[in-house]
Amino acid sequence: MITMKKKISISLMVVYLGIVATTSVVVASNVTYDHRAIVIDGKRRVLVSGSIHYPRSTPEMWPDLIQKSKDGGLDIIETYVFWNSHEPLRAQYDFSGRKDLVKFVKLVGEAGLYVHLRIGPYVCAEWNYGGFPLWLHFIPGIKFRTDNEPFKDEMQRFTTYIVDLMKKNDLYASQGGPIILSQIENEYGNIDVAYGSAAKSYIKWAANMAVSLDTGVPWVMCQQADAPAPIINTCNGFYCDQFTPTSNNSPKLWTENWSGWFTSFGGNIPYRPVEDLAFAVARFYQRGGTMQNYYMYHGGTNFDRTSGGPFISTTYDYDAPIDEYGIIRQPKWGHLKDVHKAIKLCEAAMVATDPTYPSLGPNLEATVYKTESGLCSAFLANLGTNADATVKFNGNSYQLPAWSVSILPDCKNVVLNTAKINSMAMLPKFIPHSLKYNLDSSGEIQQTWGWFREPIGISKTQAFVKPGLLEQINITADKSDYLWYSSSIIIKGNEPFLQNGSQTVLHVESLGHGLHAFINGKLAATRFGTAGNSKISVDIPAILNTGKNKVDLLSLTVGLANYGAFFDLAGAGVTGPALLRSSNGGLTLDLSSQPWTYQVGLKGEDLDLASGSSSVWDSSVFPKNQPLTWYKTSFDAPDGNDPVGLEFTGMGKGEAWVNGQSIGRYWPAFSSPSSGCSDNCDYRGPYNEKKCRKNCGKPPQTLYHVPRSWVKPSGNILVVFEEIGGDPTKISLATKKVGSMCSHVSETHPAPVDMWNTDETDKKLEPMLLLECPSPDEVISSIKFASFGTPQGSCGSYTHGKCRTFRALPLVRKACVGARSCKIGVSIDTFGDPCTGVKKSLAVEAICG
Ligand SMILES: *[C@@H]1O[C@H](CO)[C@@H](O)[C@H](O)[C@H]1NC(C)=O
Ligand SMILES: *[C@@H]1O[C@H](CO)[C@@H](O)[C@H](O)[C@H]1NC(C)=O
Ligand SMILES: CC(=O)N[C@H]1CO[C@H](CO)[C@@H](O)[C@@H]1O
Repeated sequence: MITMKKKISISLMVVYLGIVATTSVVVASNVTYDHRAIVIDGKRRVLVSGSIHYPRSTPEMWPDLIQKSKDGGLDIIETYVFWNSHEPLRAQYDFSGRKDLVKFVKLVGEAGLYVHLRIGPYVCAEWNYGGFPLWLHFIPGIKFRTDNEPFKDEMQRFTTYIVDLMKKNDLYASQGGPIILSQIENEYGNIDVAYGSAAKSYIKWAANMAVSLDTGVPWVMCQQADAPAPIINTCNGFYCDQFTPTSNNSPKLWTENWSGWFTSFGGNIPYRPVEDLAFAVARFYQRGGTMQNYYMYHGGTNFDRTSGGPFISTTYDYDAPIDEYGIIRQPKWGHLKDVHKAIKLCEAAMVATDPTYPSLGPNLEATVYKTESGLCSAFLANLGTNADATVKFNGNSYQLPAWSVSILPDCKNVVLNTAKINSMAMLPKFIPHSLKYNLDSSGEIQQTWGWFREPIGISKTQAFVKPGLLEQINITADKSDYLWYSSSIIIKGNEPFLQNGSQTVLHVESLGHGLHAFINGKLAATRFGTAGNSKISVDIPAILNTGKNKVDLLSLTVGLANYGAFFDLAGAGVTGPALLRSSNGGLTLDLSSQPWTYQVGLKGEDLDLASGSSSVWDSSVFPKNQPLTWYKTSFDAPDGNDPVGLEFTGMGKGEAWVNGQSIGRYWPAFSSPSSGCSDNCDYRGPYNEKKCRKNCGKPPQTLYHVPRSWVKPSGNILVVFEEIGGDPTKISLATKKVGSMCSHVSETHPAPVDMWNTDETDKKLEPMLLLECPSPDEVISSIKFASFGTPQGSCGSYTHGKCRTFRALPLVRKACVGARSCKIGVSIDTFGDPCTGVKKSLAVEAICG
């Protein structure tokens, strides 16, 4: 790296400022593409996009999420369209509340950002049934996602409906609106071989159908090598630098860059180090890419029963740059923002020409965008996973840490290296609040609970009898997670499997996802599949009486499959066999084909207990740790505006509602495996979703998001349906806010990229440590730690190194305390030199208040 004190040349600066200014122009009219880029109103563009799925947050949260995306340097918000949310019954549409797609698109446009609308209508997305409405399954002769007339008719009808809705509201760029791109189908190329030759004709049909809708903006298909022109095929993955579009006339676009990974119930929590994500992003633009999308930029929450899987958790946080609760995740958000700024400084050169790759050495790669008119931008990459390198480029020498990219907008000065983080880190903090309700104005606190025991076995008149064991989804149509299978066994007392003092067992096999087995009204077994294998096979010890014995099997789903060839036919429930046998083998009674009585859903669902208003609630001393129990209480919301969650430690599994709105399935009783985690995962080397995991041996989710707009100050109703048994008095509230902010910057970091972006004369381009309180109402109230020298550790646990100067703390206090933000030069000019010849850094932890 060359000296940081050199100023970037003024002429170059003017060009860059021109480009930066155009990014805030919203209204596009003419969107096309060529082999380099998406072309908006005649100009090739380098664009950064991020996914926010509108139903995974609330309309009240959208403006803030969109603003934080814009502040993070995004140009485009990308979302899927969720067919099963919008058309729960055929031809009955719903665009209310969280489903208000038009409002979401308009808000993005009003914020000055573009929209990429991925209609699908198959979306995967860890969303129930991949986004397909369940009623599709019952259309005679239908086969999903292949050259099948009934399916194509429905797909075309819904796609047309959405396109017309957008057109009616003037939302396409061709109409002056924000939508510049649309997607048809989704990752079909990953699984199309399973559909044989019909896959080819289906994709041709889908392409023609989409193009015929005449949106005036380009269409893409992701992971679809045979996407027919003019559809652009795009890449999804953890890295897309090696991707080449099928057509020489298409630009290189990345539609899903997985910013992290989703969590499953019973799984540990994946995270993706920002140094690696920044590396992947920089590599993509280095190698000719001109638009990439973070999947997800804000993941959000799977409210209600919208999560797919099976076993996808209710949180869809995704380790994204904006967390589930809408708080920016630092340093991820900030470092990527710096990467975006650095890349935008290269936009003029990048769109003007194709890249060239002068040789740099093994495992090293230089890319230069150089024009005859004198523009020059370069990227220098070290692809090695261990060794840092010093490289010579254009006569200068540069340090390249392993697995990093340096960005040189003028082919000379490094404004950013992906492994060197200037952005501050923030430690989130949960503040516990007890669940309490002020019943009277005297301030006396009363917590009362109502409860209702769900009947075991058949309790509804709509139950019906069929011979044999039937597949569950075909019966419930997913109207409920639950299906009762009830039957009885008459025991004479002389049956062979009762002899010889051996134990009788009831053997049951199920496609999943969970099973509670009751024998003579008593819970005899509870079993669940896992995210990898939802099937259940269980031997349940059975004590049978002479005469009639009741067998009640409550089978349940935990989100329907959303991925893979023919995922719609995966099925669930007790499909058998169900056998009685003696534990010493041999003699068996097969119950599989005898008559079974079926009941879809629970009595409590029929009574609409979720709303809290029914009159069946019992208020006598309530049962704890009992299966199949409904509970109800009232609570006051914590003061302030910080995001709220409900803490479910102490509960088992079930679903919860606040003021009648489902906050999703909860399942703190399902802990993750105890191995496979690495809290300090090395970011160097290729990432995959198994590489960096945390939270081993603990439940992946105990806290469940309750959007602020769903609660009022007092008198909120909480209803919980507990399946396996728990203690609702342990439920509590928490608010989430930023605790400490930290930053650790070394003498060898480039100056903050912001400083390269201004024409301030005589500024010193030296490394700087920047701190800023997230809220404009707060100032830095104290400095918990400050050390210049060789400090170690991470935010919240910094320690001094051997080398330190005692001037650090007073200097940092003086510069920061009382201000919302502060910046401090990280050099011996500021602090003096406590150890000559040693590479020094400054680490600070500060508190806002
Ligand atoms: C749209 O832009 C393309 C490429 O820049 C150009 O060829 C075309 O004439 C433009 N169309 C309109 C209607 O302006
Ligand atoms: C689904 O149920 C219907 C009757 O409602 C039956 O005709 C059909 O065979 C079932 N399909 C499957 C796959 O079980
Ligand atoms: C092929 C593959 O695994 N695709 C997944 C990519 O990640 C998104 C988001 O998690 C999923 O929706 C896709 O199924």
